[in-house]
Amino acid sequence: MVYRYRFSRPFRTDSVVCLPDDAKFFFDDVDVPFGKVSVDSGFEFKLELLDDDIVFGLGEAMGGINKRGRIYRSWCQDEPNQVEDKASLYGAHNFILVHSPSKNENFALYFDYPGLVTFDMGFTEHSLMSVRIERAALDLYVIKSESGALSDTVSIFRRMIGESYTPPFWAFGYMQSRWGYGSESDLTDVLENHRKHSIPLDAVFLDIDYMKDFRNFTVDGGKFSDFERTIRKLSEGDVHVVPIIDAGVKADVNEDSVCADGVKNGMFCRKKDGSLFSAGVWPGPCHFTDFLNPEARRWFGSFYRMFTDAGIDGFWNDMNEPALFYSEEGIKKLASNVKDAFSDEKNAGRNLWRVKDAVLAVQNSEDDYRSFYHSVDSETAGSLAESIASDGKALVRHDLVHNLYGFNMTRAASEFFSENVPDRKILLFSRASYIGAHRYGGIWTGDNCSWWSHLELCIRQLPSLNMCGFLYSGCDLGGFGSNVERDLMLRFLSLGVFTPLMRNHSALGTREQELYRFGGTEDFAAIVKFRYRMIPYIHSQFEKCVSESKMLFRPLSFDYQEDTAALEVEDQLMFGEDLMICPVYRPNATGRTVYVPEEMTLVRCGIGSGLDAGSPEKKTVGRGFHHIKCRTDQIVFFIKKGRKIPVCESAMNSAKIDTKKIELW
Ligand code: MIG
Repeated sequence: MVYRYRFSRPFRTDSVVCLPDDAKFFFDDVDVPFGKVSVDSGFEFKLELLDDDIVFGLGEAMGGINKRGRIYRSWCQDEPNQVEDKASLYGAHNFILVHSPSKNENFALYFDYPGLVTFDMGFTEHSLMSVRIERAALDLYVIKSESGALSDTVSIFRRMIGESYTPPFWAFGYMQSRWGYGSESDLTDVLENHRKHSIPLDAVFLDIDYMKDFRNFTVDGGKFSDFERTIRKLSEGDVHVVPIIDAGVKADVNEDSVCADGVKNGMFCRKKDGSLFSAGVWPGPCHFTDFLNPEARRWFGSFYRMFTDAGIDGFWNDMNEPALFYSEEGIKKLASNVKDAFSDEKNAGRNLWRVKDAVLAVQNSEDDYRSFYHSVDSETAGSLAESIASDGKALVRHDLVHNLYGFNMTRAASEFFSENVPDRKILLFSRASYIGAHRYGGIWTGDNCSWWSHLELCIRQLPSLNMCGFLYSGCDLGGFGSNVERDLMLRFLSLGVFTPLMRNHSALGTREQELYRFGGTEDFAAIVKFRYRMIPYIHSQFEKCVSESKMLFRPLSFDYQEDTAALEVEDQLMFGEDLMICPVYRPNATGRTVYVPEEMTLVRCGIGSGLDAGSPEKKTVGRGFHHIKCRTDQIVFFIKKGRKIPVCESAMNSAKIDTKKIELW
């Protein structure tokens, strides 16, 4: 059952596309089931939690699979420092699923509001969840399934928000990326080294360095003598090249044709006084396409043509929270703060802290997000409209709709592809997102670090992302920031075997982490080869989850809802219809403890025995906690009782996979 509670006139986010025929609608009615709503100053939803209640959801977030005990802020945030207590990451996914084991009851809530939403999940008061929104203009959906199965509750929501994006088949292959790759020789080096070490490969990425002065939709001629030829050369070896596109357009009407065209046609966001908004990102001062305006989406999308014409069929969209390094106003304010701090020489030392905070506050500042506007039709704007302009368009201040920006950048690209390149499937994934963006592309989880805790974080993020429709996703394998070591790289890769997006990516200046940089490369190669043996299975399970609105990764409790031990497991996941995975995420470990919720088959693959070739070692294990051995050159997972999975022979890329040679494990 779906109940929609509409408060005032919400902004049309386009995240919900289809409601069941028997959905019930309520208008400005605070009598919401389960919780208490008040709409006095802003909007607040309160819910009493029992001690054993579990709150799932929130998609891309820090914290556990069970979200209790913390405060989360839904606010698309450029966050390269993902330490434990961060309240916001790149995605804003306001879906939660409350499960009361003792009442044997669950229901889900979706707060469809495009600005900041604060979720206090029993932080301030242990037994109270409260959700706060500054403007009481939203749709709150309450969802209950007839069966009471957690998976069914999620499926109802997933059907409401529309079918998830499916990438091309090759995007299930192994992909190599690094911030710094930007030239023809970078690409061919990566390809040759993978060949040399017999590591399968389907794609190589281009980061911002391929651009000329970081300008979108340019290629630096100094780094590519003939861009199209390079792309062709790689594609002859079945390797796809995936360039990055950033959100900002360099503010330079004289030299930058994209900018000049956008200014001429009114495609960029403006400030209240009508002047163009600009803020610094990689190319220096940039303008920002008004992606909420369909015409501006079409305009921005059309520039992808230079790449699709060159034979490119994959893109990643970055910096689309949007990330703003600085604005002129922000710098002026900083300069005056610094001057103040040091004007009193005696206290200058003490004021250093103030200065440090002031410097950090320049980036992604609230003041900047409040200083520009989107122009949309007035029905879309609803009660978030600040004014109606002379052309009949409503102006909406950016911060109020902030979380829709990246979503609509992804949509811009996707709509261009479906209209103009309909015969090719294009890989597309984004950093920022809102629910709805899952129909247009995948997401990666942004700038994690080469930390064991971030490997574990990814395990917890995957099921939460799946609840919100994001099926094509994964983290930067090996970690983006910091320096990875061999053990951690192998364990990241072993988790990556199961994530639809399997990409090794790292930051400029960190230890190089292409798989051939480490000793004993054959261990890495064997894990990647194992992925290729699993691709037909992973791909078919993925497609099934898309068409049936199911989750590819589930917490154990979704399959074993009555099992109280399963309820607390946060480091193992159910995968597809048949598997349970149990990644090792601790340093120097030769195994780990696994909770087995019912009798299952343990499958252990190592070199020659199931990993790169051959058949694995198998053993039936009963319900309970088991210590399972799993060395870094092995992969262990479980098959549910009575099930079999198809495994093929390994291949050097996805195009060479032979789906006729299948073994059943
Ligand atoms: O400010 O393009 O998350 O994957 O390598 C950093 C450079 C900008 C952030 C992305 C990361 C990418 C990096 N970008």
